[in-house]
Amino acid sequence: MLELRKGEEILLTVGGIQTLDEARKVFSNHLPASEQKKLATITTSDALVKIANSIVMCRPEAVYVNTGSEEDIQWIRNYSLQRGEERRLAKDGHTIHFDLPQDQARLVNQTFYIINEGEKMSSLAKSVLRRDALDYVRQFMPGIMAGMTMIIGFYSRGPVGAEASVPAIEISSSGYVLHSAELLYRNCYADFDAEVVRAGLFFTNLHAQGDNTPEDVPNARIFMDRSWMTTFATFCTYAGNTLLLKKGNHRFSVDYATYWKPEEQLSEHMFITGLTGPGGRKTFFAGAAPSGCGKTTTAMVGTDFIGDDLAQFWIDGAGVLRAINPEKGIFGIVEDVNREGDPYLMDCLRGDGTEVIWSNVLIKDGVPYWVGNGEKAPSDGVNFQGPWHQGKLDANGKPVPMSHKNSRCTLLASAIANHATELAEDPAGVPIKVITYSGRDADTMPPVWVARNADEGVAIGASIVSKATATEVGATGVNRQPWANAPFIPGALADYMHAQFTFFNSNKFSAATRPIMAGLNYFLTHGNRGGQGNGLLGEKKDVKVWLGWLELFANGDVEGISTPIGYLPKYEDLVGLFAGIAKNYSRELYDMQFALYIDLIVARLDLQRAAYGKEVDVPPTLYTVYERQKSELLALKASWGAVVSMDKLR
Ligand code: SPV
Ligand code: MN
Repeated sequence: MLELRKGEEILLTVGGIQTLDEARKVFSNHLPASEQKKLATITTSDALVKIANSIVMCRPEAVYVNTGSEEDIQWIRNYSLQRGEERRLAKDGHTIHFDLPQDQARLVNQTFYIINEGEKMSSLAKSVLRRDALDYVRQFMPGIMAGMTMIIGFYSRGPVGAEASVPAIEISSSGYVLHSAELLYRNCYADFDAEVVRAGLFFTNLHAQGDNTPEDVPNARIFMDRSWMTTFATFCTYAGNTLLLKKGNHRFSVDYATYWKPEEQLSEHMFITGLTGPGGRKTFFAGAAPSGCGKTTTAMVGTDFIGDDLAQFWIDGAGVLRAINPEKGIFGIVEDVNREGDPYLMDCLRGDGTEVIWSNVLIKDGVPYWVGNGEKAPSDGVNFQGPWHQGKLDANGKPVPMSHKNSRCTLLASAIANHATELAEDPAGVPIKVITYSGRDADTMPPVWVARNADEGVAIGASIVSKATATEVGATGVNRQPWANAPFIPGALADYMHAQFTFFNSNKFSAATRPIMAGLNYFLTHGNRGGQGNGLLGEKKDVKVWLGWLELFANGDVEGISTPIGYLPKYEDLVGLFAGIAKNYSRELYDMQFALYIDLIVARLDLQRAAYGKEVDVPPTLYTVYERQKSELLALKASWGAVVSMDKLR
């Protein structure tokens, strides 16, 4: 069990402010009357003490309190422009922000959980002992905001008042970070104190970019203090490292759900989207995918898009699984975003009327360009590494792409045409019927399959594997990506898995409300499935079909073919769905996509078994599922050979 408020609180230790009275003195000494007045509205004394300690420690030249008013947001936009953190682009409301070339993605090797002596951690995470983190903060953070303004904002991770929403503070010397926070999170300045009382907790985030030079980046740290639910980020600007309202607080939410809300809440790296089915019914999905694997695209395929990155779940009094998006905006990868695959997003990016912060794309004459946009590329411009021209090589002789693979766009989700803004803002959340898990899997699992029961569903999540993507600095190879949430699971994986089994097997669900759990895989290649070459077997737009089939299955309109890995679609049920996207779906393609490649699946099960065998206290149910699936698969192989097509099983 993780203990809260355990060990020295670093901010207090370094700042030295212990009481509300002392905090108030700091405010009257350091803040102009206007900002004192704004802060006077906040009454949560722990929050005020943390803010005062941040001021004392970081020693900013000025402090600005962001109430979320249009005037304050405009002040933040201007501050970011004045400091050169963002530059205006040709289109109204568009700006460009560049992160240093060394800081283009999450700095996984510089990201640590602060732990107390003896605490159990995820085997996939890095940790730092409390006293070492304290040493770092003492060495690098005093005076780190000299000559800069500290901006303080109050946000809600979710609609105010929702069961699983948690309020949080973002403190940063970066205008870009606060500007991003305003687009991505709900400002809850007016509701902050009430929300702290309702939720019983709040998160604190402190970021300082310092001089933001390449020489400083090796000293960059992203620290998450699990016991005090406080993050520290230094010497970097990439939002995944600095706007810790996002993944820093997601990690705390995972802890919170796992250790304090078992069978009550889950906190997942999932999109949320709704699909309109026959008769106009709406079916809501939540789906996990590792970073950079098409999660945003999948989410936007829905008719009622809610969120593209994070989801907070609970089971309501009627036994219905509900979800909210802790965010209200999108920090989306732009590579391969184009008219064909992402029409609504393209309307925002190329049309008028949407505020967009671009990062790390190519700028030419004030216009952003990126790889895979389906447009004619300019021959030169300025991008994340400085001046760029077609054919430019880096110091190692490798081509420099026009835009960084992890270049992004930040905008309000409500700007997207199919965003269901009213539903997304409803504190009641949306009712989730389908949970999906996916990764970049070139050869093993079919495009879609449905678990036969909750245990097998949890095992699908536990067994995601994926090719590395550009969202983490230095990541390569094919990795295990449990629930696509592993980078954000602080505690032991076994604890998290236990919470998953408990949640999805909960008796609070009825047969009618228990969600179905499915696997999705868009990344099979011809060469790996009996054809030729590395080309993908499917297209981006096929996502609509896989979700469409799940929509029908979840509502009992179609049946699946029962296989050892779960229910697979029947060919004839897919043909109609493909017709809906104006595509002819051949039996031959179906066989390539859905035949069971038994040796590959068994090897995958063995790999997972071996890997989890190294963790302590993994729930035995996982192994029971793996063993049952393996023996059923081997029995099939004995009858039909190593590649079993679906016509054998129906
Ligand atoms: C991801 O990489 O999963 C993201 C962006 O959603 S980041 O904020 O870097 O985590
Ligand atoms: Mn993400």
